[in-house]
Amino acid sequence: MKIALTAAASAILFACPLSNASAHSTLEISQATIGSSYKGVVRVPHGCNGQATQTLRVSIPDEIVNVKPMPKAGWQLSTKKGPYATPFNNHGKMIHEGVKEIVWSGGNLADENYDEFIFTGTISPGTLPKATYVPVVQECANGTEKWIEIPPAHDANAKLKAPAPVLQLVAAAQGQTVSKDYMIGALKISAPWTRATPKGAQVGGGYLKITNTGKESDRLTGGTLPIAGRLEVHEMSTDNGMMKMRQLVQGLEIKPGESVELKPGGYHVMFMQLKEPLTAGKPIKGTLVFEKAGSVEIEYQVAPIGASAMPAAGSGHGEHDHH
Ligand SMILES: [Cu+2]
Repeated sequence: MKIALTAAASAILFACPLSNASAHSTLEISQATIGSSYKGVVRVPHGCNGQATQTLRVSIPDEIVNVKPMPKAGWQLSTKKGPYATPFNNHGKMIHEGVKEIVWSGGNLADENYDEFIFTGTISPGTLPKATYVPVVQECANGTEKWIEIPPAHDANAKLKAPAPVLQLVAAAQGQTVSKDYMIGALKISAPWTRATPKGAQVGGGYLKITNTGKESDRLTGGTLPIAGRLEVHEMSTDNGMMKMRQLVQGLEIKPGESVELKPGGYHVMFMQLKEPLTAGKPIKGTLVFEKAGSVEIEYQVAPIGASAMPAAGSGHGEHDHH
């Protein structure tokens, strides 16, 4: 988009008594973790050309889903909803649309004052690390101030006259991995994880928790992993002080109302004939197959080589909103 900037307009920007950075409309927290919740605080440092701001419009980029604006005393709040570019999986429920624009109107923010406008949301879990932008438009009695410029793809540091507030999206650090839950029929699969394997290793173990919320027993009988020749269900046990592993040919039973945990030293799924190593921090998708419930696609978080647990994987929840 093109913004026509007159000499007068740039003069006003330069004459702004605040430092250049704070003269712009910006986000107080300019970094967010993919898959985590985010609190957006839009800072509005002045009005349009000396006039009071009466309306503030905030556009929500595709990467921020599950948005809820905070009402503000003295302002009317409205939102515009629209479809998400990528549907958002909220604990197994697919959400296809949500808030795309927030409008606070009917207010009166004098030019010499400063105010903040707040919303919460979630950074869509499938997003890649990058910068995204939250364009803001201030409307005054006569005129507008548009913070909507986005730097060109080839020059992220381009100097812009009226930049849109930027938000850097970063991957969850090791140990803050957002693990996921999956439902297949009455079975809940929580926090699948595995660990990195050394180059040339033939086998790897997969761990997770299965809860049967139904009234019928079911059995985990197998599954797939794209980089493994096959997958088996195993039990590890101690026999005369020796750790022994055996395949559960009949599968692993999950009785109604019970949970079974697959963990190091106990039950696990075994990836056999690995064609390439598992890499720490690089999640991998696979399937599990149950006798009655059928096949379900899951994603394993990958812990470092030799890890005894997925760091901070906990009960399978990151910092999502709970409804
Ligand atoms: Cu095994």
